[in-house]
Amino acid sequence: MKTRAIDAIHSKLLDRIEILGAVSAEEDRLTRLSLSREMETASLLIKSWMSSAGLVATIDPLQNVIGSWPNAHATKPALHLGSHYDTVVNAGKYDGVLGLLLNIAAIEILQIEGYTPQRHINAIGFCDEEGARFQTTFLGSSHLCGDLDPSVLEKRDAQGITVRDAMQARDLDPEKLSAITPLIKANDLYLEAHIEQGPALEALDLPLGIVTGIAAQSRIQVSVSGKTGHAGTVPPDLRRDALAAAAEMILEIEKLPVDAPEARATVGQLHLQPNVSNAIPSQVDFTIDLRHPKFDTLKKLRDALRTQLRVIAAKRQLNLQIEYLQESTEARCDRKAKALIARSVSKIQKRAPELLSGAGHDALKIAQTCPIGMLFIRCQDGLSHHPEEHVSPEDIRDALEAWIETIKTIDSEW
Ligand code: HGY
Ligand code: MN
Ligand code: MN
Repeated sequence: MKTRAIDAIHSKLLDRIEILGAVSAEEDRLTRLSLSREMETASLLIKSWMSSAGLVATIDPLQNVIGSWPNAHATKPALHLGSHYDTVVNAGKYDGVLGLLLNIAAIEILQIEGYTPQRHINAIGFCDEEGARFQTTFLGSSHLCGDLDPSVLEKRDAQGITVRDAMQARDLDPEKLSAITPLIKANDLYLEAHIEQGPALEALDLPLGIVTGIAAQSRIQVSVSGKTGHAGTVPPDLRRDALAAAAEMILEIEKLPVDAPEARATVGQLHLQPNVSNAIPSQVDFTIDLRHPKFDTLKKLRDALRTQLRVIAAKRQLNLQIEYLQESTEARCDRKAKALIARSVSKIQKRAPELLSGAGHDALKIAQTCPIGMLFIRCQDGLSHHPEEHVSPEDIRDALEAWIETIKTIDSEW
């Protein structure tokens, strides 16, 4: 490929990362939650970039953006290239967005080259991978796999707004969801490029890695209820302090990887009532994010944890409620897809290391429908879900070249 065309599209990709990085609900940090006004703004930008890359672009009722490269003579199953464009609160600019823009850039270059695929190719921008607003995760990819549980429409955000209300507020019609034929089908292939979000590639001094699979994950909501009272008068033995109990529980949760080193356990969200300095806390609601490479082990860990939390609550005479918000089994990347991605990566760097993803991706959900493959791109200090998340332009350039090669190789050999 003429270097000048790649240079120009690489530079456009870098500009687009900055443009999307500024589409935020907050002035001084990046927060773009599902079904928000900012997602609408971002979706229109992505749609226009897909169109200028030569794709037929549409936005579905959940704000998934789909760029289609139709092929009336397709002889092979469709290839879907996706990533998400929703973010966590106070996010980095690259999580999700880099993969999505890489797909558009790679397709634009293939179109300029006059490449004719043997199959239908879709580039997809997913609307809800982080699940930061409704604690949902994978809304968009579930819908495109024909697997969206309609009860999800009644889930509420922190303001009490349901998914259904949020859709209607953006002029999106919830009734249209069930009428749509699933885009992603059993024999298709799904590929995703994503920043690594961990330190392994940096330690190896390599820009790119091949993902072997994605760890199982579970999101759990815990509610501890005690009794409020006067901070200056209630003696220790009469207190039923929900926060002190939650603190003890959180320290237990933190210890989980001591017995199961591959597990990751995080309490990332906590609400406290009445939340005043001179009253005993009566109620604490917090989340647990639990991960492990194997779902069977994860289930054992979460059951053991539930018992430990119950013991703490009982000892302190508190009520405890535990709700499983979301669970996903681990996913394995397709062996052939892995080998073909590795072949493309080996043309760019001396070797193609394999990595397991501790972070979740839409690929985790899509693996329940069709085979998946993933490419990881090194990020600085392994930092992600952080405003200083950074990927070097040189690594993005390497990823772009490897991704173009991957699409062509997979198109002809998978
Ligand atoms: O939470 C995750 O693993 C991902 O970044 N959505
Ligand atoms: Mn993320
Ligand atoms: Mn992501």
